[in-house]
Amino acid sequence: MEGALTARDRVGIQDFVLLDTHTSETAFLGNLKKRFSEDLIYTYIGTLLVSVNPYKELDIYSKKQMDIYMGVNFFELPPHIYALADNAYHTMMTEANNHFILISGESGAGKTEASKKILQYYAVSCPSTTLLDSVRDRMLVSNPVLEAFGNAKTLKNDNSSRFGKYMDIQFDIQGDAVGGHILSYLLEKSRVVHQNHGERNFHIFYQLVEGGEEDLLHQLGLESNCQYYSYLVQDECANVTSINDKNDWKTVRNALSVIDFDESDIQHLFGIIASVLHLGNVQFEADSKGYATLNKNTELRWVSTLLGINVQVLQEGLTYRKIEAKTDEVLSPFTVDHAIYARNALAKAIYGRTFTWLVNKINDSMENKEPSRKTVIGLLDIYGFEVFYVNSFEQFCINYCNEKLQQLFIQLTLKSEQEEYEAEGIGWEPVQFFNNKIICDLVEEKHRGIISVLDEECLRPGEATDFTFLEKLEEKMGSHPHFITHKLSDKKIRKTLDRGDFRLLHYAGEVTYGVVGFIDKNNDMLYRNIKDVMRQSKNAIVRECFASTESDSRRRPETVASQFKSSLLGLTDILMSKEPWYVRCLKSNESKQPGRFDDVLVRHQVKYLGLMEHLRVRRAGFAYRRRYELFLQRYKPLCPATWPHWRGVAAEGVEVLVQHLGYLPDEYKMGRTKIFIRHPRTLFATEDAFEVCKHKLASRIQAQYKGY
Ligand code: AOV
Ligand code: MG
Repeated sequence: MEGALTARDRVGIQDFVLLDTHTSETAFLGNLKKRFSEDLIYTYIGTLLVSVNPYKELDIYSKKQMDIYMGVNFFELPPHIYALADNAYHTMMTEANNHFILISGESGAGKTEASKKILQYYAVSCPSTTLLDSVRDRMLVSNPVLEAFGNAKTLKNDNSSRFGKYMDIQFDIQGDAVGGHILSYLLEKSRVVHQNHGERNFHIFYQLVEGGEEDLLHQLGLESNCQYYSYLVQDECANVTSINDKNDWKTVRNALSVIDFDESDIQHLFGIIASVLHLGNVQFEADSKGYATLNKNTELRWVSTLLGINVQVLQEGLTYRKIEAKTDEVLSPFTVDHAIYARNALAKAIYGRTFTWLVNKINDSMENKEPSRKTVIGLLDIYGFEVFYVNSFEQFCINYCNEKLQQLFIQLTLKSEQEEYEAEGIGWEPVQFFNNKIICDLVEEKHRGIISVLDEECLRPGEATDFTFLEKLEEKMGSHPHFITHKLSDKKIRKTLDRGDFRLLHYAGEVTYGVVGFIDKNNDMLYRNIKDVMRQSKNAIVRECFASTESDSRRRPETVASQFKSSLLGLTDILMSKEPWYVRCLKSNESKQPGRFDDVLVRHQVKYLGLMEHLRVRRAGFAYRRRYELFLQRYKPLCPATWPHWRGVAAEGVEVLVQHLGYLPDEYKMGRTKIFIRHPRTLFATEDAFEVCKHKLASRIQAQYKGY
């Protein structure tokens, strides 16, 4: 067995906390790079796992590997995502409390892959009774389904998550994975109707069109050619080499039957996907008065058939708006542009609501109805920080979300470390962090943040525009150190900004947002009469999706940004009540190339993720700490007084042991439950002695090792 504590030679250091040279960024990067070149993508900082995207399949995720990591002490084996998963699991079992694993990193860094590996580990490795196998299967197949509907190719990642996902995996008292529950966050539904150059719509559309069986496509009135659909060809990149839509279709289709979808659900679901494609092809023409009419309505007929809505009613819903006067209603006709806007709004609404329905349906199928006590491990996999050439409302929300998670990370790591030193009665010196709270406040502060200003503008229909929003921002945020616009900047910076831009200095870098579309996307309006039309649908899913009481309510619905803000607050509360584990994913290069390690890119991420600070906090004074029992258990053969058994209190045994080993008083401190060791070299010396001793006492030690 390879003792992690000694493995500082062959392949770099497995735990940065034990990096013997001082904690320089260069040494840190050198170690990461050295390991990466050996395909060792994982490294620890204490119990935090750093992962560098290899962009190639590694042979480290087999069942055999899972077995190796099951139940083994964290530091005994080379770092692995399974070790972290296993450690969280065993801690949950011993302490009978709830945990979560926060997976973060920028777009394309490997968060979703990491979360899938963890879920697989639990589903495959935890003890199981055959009865529960179906729940596990459902948990596993929920992934391809949600990815089909919620992921898409972006310029950063061919399989980019366009929604945030938090999944609780529930375990019963025996440690069986018995159920799951997913919370989803803000789907980027604007993608349904528009994609930037080089990007795609959600995978499911291509899967259906490319992979759908002839009969099915016939029933849905679809051509088996993506080029035919205007919602799919805007960017002319329907085919991506890394994606096999035909195969993925089969996977998704099988998965749906595993998650309790009956034939009618499936028909309705694909009826919806197809109707969105047909909607995209519905064209309007101006009549003599300039109002929108439908020139050719084959496509509309398909929408009408698939959604089970009278074609006349549907047509009226797309070309007129109902305005309520005092006593009666007036129909106001749309211009062509307005009709296109209404059509797109409908496509987005149908898709977005269906996605929510899908998440609920998956939750029903993974639900564990046993009333027995359960503990959970939550897995958080959201969209990573992203910067494109053009950034809009969606990136603003995504990057704000990342800002919040970084804030949570800072609070939790600082807090927990401080608490540990306090609880153990050991003095410590705080480490300086860049605290991104200032940016979170800039975005979300009540009455003063960007979201508040945006919401206020959204309350002035007819008067407010994206540009008045920008002016208000300039008035209110003018002097903020993390906010800048064309007007507010000096000559040099001004050249890099358009008049319709604002730039935020995020913790992870600068992002320039174009304001166009902010008001519209934040309002996310769907006219009331089209909602009423949808409620008449004979498609059960659509009916359910639009059946809420919202259209009866006169109250103004919450804006998208405000809803998102509250859901993130809710998420923070969920996470704060659990014990944290961290996976920090790093992107190795921008071109998705196997084995390439771009020093500048990785260094930047190490910086903004605060990994050096995290390391410094972990090492503040003491590089290593371990519970007395565990320390004694491992090293007791090194001292005649503690070998083979120490009969007294563990702390006293440790004291005797380290005296015997010649630790100087300055080298260690005895806390309440743990020994704290200042320098890695002290521990290395002990570990070396242990290795020697292990060989001498091979057989006896091996026997004792079991169960350790
Ligand atoms: P993300 O979740 O962090 O981005 P993904 O997990 O989707 O990123 O990873 C992007 C791609 O990198 C994957 O499709 C794989 O090709 C590759 N990759 C990542 N991790 C591994 C691994 N451990 N082994 C092999 N290949 C890997 V985003 O969802 O865009 O923020 O919104
Ligand atoms: Mg992802």
